Amino acid sequence: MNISVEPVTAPRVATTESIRLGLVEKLAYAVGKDPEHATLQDWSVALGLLVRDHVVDHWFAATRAGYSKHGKRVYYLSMEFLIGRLLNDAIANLQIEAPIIEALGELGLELKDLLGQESDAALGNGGLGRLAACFLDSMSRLAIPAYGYGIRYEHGLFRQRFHDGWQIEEAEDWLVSGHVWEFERPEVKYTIKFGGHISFDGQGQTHWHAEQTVLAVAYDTPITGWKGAHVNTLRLWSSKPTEILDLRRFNSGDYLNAAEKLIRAETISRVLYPDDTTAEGKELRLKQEFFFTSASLQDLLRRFLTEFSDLKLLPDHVSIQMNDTHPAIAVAELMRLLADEHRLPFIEAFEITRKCLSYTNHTLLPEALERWHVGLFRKVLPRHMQIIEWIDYHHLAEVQGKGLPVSLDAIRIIDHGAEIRMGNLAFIGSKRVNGVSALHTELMKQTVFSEFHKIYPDRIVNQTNGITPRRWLYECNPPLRNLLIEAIGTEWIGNLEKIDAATAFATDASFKEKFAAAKRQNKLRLAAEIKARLGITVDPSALFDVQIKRIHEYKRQLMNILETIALYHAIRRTPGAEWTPRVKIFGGKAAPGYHIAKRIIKLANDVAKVINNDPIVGDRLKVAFLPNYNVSLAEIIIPAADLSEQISTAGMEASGTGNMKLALNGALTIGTLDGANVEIGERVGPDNIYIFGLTAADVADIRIHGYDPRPTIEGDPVLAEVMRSLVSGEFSSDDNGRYHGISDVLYSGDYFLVTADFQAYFQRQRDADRDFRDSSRWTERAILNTTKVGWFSSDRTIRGYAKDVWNVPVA
Ligand code: GPQ
Repeated sequence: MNISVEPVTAPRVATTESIRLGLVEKLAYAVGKDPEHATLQDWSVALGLLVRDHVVDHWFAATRAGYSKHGKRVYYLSMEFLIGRLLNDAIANLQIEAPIIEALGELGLELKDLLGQESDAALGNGGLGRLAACFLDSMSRLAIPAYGYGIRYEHGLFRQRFHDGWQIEEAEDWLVSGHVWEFERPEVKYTIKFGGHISFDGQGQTHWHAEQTVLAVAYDTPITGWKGAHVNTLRLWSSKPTEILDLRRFNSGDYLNAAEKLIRAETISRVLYPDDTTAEGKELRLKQEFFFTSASLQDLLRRFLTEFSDLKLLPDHVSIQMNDTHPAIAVAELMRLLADEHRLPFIEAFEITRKCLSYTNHTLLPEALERWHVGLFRKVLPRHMQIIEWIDYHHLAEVQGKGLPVSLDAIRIIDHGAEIRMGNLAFIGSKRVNGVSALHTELMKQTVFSEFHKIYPDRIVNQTNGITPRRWLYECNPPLRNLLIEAIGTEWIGNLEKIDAATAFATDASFKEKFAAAKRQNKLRLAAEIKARLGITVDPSALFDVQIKRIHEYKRQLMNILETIALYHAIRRTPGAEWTPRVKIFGGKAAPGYHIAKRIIKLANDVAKVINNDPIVGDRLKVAFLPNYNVSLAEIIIPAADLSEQISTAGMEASGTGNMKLALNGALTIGTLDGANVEIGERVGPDNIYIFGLTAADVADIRIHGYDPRPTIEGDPVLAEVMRSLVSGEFSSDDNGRYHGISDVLYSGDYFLVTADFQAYFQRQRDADRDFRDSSRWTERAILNTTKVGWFSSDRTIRGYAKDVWNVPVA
């Protein structure tokens, strides 16, 4: 369209007065309330809309710059974006907090009360989804023209509550009270097909006669980079019916069936799968994956074709990152779009595809590597089945031609004609494949992708994960942020490696005192939260020992609970000894179908009940499992932690990112040599981290030779007593048998080697007890954790992707 109105060029300026007037105006004309009748929620929406206007100014500028440069764009395809709240994030990035606080003050309001009204956007399960959110932030920070693509789930990750200590899942409803950050784009929509059959006409044209078609409709959320210098777009797809209503059926009185298509279509983006390690709910899950991948690829091709006409140029202008195998169908879908819809020869389509796509692997756990039964796959995606057969055949022939000594069985996509291995599809279709920590990438080369690595020695690269310092220090920890700014200025916020400048203050008495005071302030805030949510009173001067993450056997919350029991027994035996008061803090959700994980939650709550009510123990030990762990709760817990539990069975945690957030906020890590713990240890030094236990190599060795837990348990009186307490019903007097199953798991094989690492872990915990009593020295070590982990900024990670994977310039 030719429009003669000048676009907004300069972003508006925020003054106390502009904010105050703007707020009242938004409240009236966008929310429809006058100040007298407005609730906190209304004010929060009004503030969100006002801040959004500021964001939009910056957003337009960035989008225009992107088009005018005709450069390369990055597309980050992810089934999950675990974003959390956005209001404070936008305010912080735009640096408009001061006038907002002042304007609200004049209206008799407090910013923190309004921030608390916003729902978390919980469109992810855990680390993988939160990583995607940190990456969006960093891509904006680095002014990379990028789009995040995902699904606009109507219901995000379930809400967790405890009933009698058991996890109960409830549907989550983040959109219900108005989400101000998204813009619906009803005109941006694509048809997505499922099922049916394929026909070929005589002219070399393929036709997909679908059984079901739905529409993918775009919703855009601006992602503000540091100081608003660049704003990218997160585009989430919502599924809608192609036909609104079957009017014929409706008019004949058949109301339910008339709405059937609508329900079937909308089901696709209804709910996030609450399982982050195995792909359940098979058919719907496969449809979700194809739905958002196809919409995203259609969208990016359309955008490319508005600027260029030759599809051979696609790899020069487009880099597509597949976050895990969830979007791996992109390999076949991009080929289908290029070959079937744009009439390119197959071989050419394949070459282009392999230059555009890259794949990030996030786990070596075999049960988490996606596989689809050929029957289901053919039923849902008949054309893609054919394309995958073509790729598999073509690729095998190519490899055979090279005459390399590799196992062809290991590199086939279709395994024994029965299952499609999405990891292999993703690998074959990618320019680069990356792991998420140095150890994980090394293990990838040695295990899951060893055969591929022989054929393509340059394809696997490492990009150790990172976290955004804006959300995970600047926004969530104002006391520490202010202290750092006072000491070393503000450069670290946009360039976290500069935080090392504060290392010089680690032994400075006044800085140490202020650092300790900041930690105490954060602990008081968390203590109040624990009191409010659980009714448990904790001593803020106790050691706050934190394990927050999804509940999974390999993450070994169970080992932490067993250690808690051992400590409890010891305290009861000699209450008069010198104890370091400790608060064990847990947070995390279990997949609804993961029964052992749910029982581990119940055990933690049972143990908490006994210990917290034992007068002999008093303040020496408390246990608090905070329900419904999410991004907002993490923002309260992390700044208050003294000790960070990163105790996975070595070789099983691909990276971890909570480990980085906790260290950055001055917690010392107790952990195994797993994932990014290894690299954290290298940076903070061995005196400032508690490493213990089996290494990944030890674990691999044990797995080969077998492990009998019995002699280990019986040889350790501490552990033996803990095990007896599980079976005697010490923590389950209402049901003595409740933990026999857990005991059996530990006695019979103990796959995750809890008993094998227990003694070393227990000992390191006692070292931490001893060290915490020297509070001055502990503070120094906490400071060094903060100042030495600047490398774990996701800005550094994204620079790595930009250079090694995407080949795009950064700011
Ligand atoms: N991760 Cl495969 C998830 O959160 N969900 C998943 O489905 C898979 C991996 C995590 C992984 O366990 C952590 O070690 C990583 O730090 C994180 O992905 C991001 O890479």
